[in-house]
Amino acid sequence: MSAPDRPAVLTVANLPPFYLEPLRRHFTVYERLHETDPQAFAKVAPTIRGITGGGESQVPRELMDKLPALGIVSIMGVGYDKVDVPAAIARKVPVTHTPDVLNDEVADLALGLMLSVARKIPQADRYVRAGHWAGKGNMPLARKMSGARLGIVGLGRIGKAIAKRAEGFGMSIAYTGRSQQAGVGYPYHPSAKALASEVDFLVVITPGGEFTRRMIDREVLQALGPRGYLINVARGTVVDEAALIEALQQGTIAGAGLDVFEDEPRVPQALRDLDNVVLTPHMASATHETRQAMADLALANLLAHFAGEPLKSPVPECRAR
Ligand code: NAP
Ligand code: 8YV
Repeated sequence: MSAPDRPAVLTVANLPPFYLEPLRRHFTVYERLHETDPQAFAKVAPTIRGITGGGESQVPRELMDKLPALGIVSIMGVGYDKVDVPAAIARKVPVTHTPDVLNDEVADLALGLMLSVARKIPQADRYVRAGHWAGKGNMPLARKMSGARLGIVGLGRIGKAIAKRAEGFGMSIAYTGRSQQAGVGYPYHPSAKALASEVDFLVVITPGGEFTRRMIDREVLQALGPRGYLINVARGTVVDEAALIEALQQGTIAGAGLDVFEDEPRVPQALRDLDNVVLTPHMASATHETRQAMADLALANLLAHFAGEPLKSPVPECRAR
């Protein structure tokens, strides 16, 4: 039921209860009504003043066009590559996200994937469960991660948290990005290909979207080489998935650890059939602690907006200059 004194907010993702409950206390919440009941949505659309969703949520221009009273888009996630930010800005609608509160969690999973793929931990688990240890003896030897060379594609908030952890493993660290960062001591390479040719593990942690689309292509994978591992905790769009599958099948690279995919939640059968990959279902930030912190920040942005206070964490394009 709608309460006239509460602003109306449309959700564009399946949000967790610990976010939905406080949302319902403060707002009239229309849960994905544009998808579940377009007719009912059309009736309430003029009253909707906020949109909230997750890092993978679509907020296209066409949706905003239907919401004349829209005042804010609050994303519970740091990535917002499917939000049409220029269209929001054109309507003077700020977009907010949840940076920093998930750095540790995503970095932890990146290191977990590196260890998993190099030391074959999931394969080893399957080996023991299948009774092969007693039947076939020890597994083939794995690859050492400590002391290896790490390349980070996108040395931002999360990239730096990954580097900090890798230092603890005695790894050497190098990075690429659109430009060299002042005050960063790690060697800089001008492209992902140049970086890939110098490292054992290439970790991708850039934003998604059109500027990074298929940045990790066949040439980058060839440069990484048959002893190299690719880890993607960014967005599936950043990697050319067909080229990656081919590289894994042909031994062009040694293996991959993937948390994100081009067409989530669908993962190509060809990837699922390979034994030199470790696959996780876009879960890098998915712990109780971190998702709660993300929900709290997404809610805080909505509350600040409707109280006329400064937003907690607008996306860079929407920050006052
Ligand atoms: P951030 O602090 O903005 O860092 C992004 C980094 O990417 C920056 O160092 C930036 O460096 C680099 N970059 C941006 N555009 C680039 C381009 N075209 N080519 C090369 N490098 C580029 O963001 P963050 O908080 O670390 O988050 C990064 C991304 O991780 C998010 O946008 C999201 O997509 C992803 N993520 C995934 C999960 C998950 O569950 N798997 C969870 C959280 C975040 P320059 O500016 O120097 O180019
Ligand atoms: C989550 C993410 O999958 O923050 C991001 O960009 O991809 C992840 O943390 C998502 O945002 C949860 O809503």
